[in-house]
Amino acid sequence: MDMPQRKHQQGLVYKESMEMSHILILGGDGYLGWPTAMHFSNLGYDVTVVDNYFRRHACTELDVGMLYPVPSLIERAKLWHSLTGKQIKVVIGDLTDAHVMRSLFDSRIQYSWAQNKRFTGLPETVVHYAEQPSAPYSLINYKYANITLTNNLQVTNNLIFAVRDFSPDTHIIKLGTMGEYGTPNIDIEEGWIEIEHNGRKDNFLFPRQASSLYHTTKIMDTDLMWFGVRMWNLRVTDLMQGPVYGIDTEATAINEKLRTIFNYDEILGTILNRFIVQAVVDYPLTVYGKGGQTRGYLNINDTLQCVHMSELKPARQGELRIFNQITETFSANELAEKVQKVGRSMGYSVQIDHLKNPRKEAEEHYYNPKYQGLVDIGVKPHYLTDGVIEGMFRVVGCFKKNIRRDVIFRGINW
Ligand code: USQ
Repeated sequence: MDMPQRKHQQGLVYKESMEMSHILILGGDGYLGWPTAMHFSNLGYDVTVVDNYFRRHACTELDVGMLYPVPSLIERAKLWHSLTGKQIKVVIGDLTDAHVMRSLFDSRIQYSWAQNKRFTGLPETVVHYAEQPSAPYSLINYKYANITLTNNLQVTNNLIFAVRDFSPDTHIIKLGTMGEYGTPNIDIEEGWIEIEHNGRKDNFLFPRQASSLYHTTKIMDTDLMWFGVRMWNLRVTDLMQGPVYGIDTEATAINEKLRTIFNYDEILGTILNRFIVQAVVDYPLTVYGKGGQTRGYLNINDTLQCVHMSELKPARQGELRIFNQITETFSANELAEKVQKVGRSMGYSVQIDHLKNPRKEAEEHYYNPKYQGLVDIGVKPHYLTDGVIEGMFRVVGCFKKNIRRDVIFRGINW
């Protein structure tokens, strides 16, 4: 297999060199996928992205719009090449189709595709973002529940079989979610917990209890990965990520057309991104229920860092390594107050509303997750400062005329 060597040191696995490192990004057109692709390409990796435009199709079908138009994945890759001289290879394909997934890991097919071009080798790392990522989408009705279950589980299953059959040394970095744990009344460990029962001890996956069908698929994904690790010695890092906020990454400074897809609607937008858009158009911030719902949050730039550090220091074969990928926790009320404070200092009026919660979730609860593992492997967190919020206001303000008030809240009830 054509892969750089890895070496073991101080309990971690390090790579000998980054030269020719090939990284495959599944779901490379999405909110996180495209910035991840540019980040690795910038660092000199050979990057291939795969996507079936699921999110774009969902935006059209559900009529929810985006903050600004985004060029197709192929156009973005061409633009990236023209601006940086670096190549991001694009495959448009549906990864629920096992043949599409397997073709990405089968060196016979890869060689024949490359023809006279340089064969970049089987992926040393695969980043798996190719999922339906929205809790409300998964609960619109039975049809969207089925799409979520089918898409997310089939893609994950296709991935573990393709890696097992063709490229068992490939490090799988899979995006999990903090929502797998729910909001238990005990401290949340990083993936694993030692349980003592009747005088004996063992290590188990931390108890999971999802509050949407989307989050349930993420639990099932983790179980599929854990199965692959136990049965076939796969190497897997599972990143339990909280809601992400932010727009710009270092690559956006090169050209604004490289900006990631940005949704602010109830279905595909996440809370902080939504609140800023709402504030810009003088729509009262949509805090659900009492607003005591507390989650771990993360700047989009830290997602890139976390994935990069996980790639540099991969899991061992036969290891399911789990990190909680958050940098700080806030309640919905705290986020609304932060947005209100910064928005008002910039001249926006910013009112806060408490809507009847469309979701079934605890609105007041204990929340104490650990999140040390990624810092231990070198991640340097960026926190949610007033300056970060102000920067987001400035970008969103440029697209004020595109913001549709009718998509901000429709009320998808659990
Ligand atoms: N919320 C509001 N008002 C809003 C939107 C959300 O109060 O307008 C509340 C929700 O009720 C929830 C919290 O904010 O308690 C977070 O909601 P969200 O929509 O920002 O995030 P969520 O549905 O949990 O899902 C998002 C991503 C998902 C990722 C997850 C991480 O869409 O892909 O897995 O964040 S986590 O929440 O930790 O599971």
